Amino acid sequence: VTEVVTLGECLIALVAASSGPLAEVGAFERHVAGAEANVAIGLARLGHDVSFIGRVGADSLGTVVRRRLRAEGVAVGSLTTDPTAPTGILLRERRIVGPSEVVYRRAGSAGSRLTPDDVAAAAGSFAGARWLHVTGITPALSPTAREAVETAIGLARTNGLTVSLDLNMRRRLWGEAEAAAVLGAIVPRCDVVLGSVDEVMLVTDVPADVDPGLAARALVDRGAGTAVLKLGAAGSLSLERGGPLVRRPGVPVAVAVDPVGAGDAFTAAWIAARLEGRSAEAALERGNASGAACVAAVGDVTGLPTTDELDRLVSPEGGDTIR
Ligand code: KDG
Repeated sequence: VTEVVTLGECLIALVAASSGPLAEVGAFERHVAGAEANVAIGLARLGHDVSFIGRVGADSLGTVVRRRLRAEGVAVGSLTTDPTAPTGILLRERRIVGPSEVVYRRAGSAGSRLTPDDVAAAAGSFAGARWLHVTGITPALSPTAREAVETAIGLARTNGLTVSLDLNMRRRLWGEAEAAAVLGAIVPRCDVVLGSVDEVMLVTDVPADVDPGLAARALVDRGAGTAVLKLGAAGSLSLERGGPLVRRPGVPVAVAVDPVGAGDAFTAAWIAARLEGRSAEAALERGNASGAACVAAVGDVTGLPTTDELDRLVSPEGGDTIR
């Protein structure tokens, strides 16, 4: 049975084989990516049953996506093949300093053609499930993908699932005004909203230099049941409506080889911890450790930890260190 349902576009990421500006990179490694798929794989590695709703093209890249999700143990019964459009691609650089440039080749892709009917056809996965995870990327893909997210939230509400939204603003996909309007309307329908301070600014009126605790409060005032702020290397904090603010420092990473996907790695471990009945503090600690593990490996999903790995990262004493 499905415990967690998610939907979105899983695409092929061609990740620079070396660090530096994209225009200088000649060799790329093939990975799978897509925020919701990253979270799905992260949850599956942590022992949770996840179902992914989406579309891939009838091409080799779609085969790669399907095989990878399946190999990770993500249920792909609701991942359909759309013969009329290609699997989406992104190319990205690897930078240790500053944000990584991304080039998308996904306009009109199979993944962007997701519809409310795709979600309705997966209604069986919602019955008996516990959690729905969506992100701000899917509503940016197309009007039908946006409706698909709405339909999923409706089904989750009817079936009593917890709904989480990672704001995940992607400025290459849509403008701030549109994102603010669409995501702002989704926030009050969610039990959990996750994001960076930057992203919270979009859907609330907090200023750029706001204290992250106040940003979390603004998100709860905007209607989120629980606000989770991802602060990168500084860790994370959460605020549940009517509860105390909880904050945990980041797990230091000696060499951050590829920061992309760290937010999804955090989210996967945070959701897993909540499903496992762990405390707000433990969820942040496990999320932070998972994010750190992701940053230490190339590709969005490569470093996603298993439960054993995460346990060791969270309480490192006791392991043998071989130098
Ligand atoms: O969170 C990581 C994602 O941004 C990456 O996997 C690609 O989904 C993606 C996107 O749209 O940027």
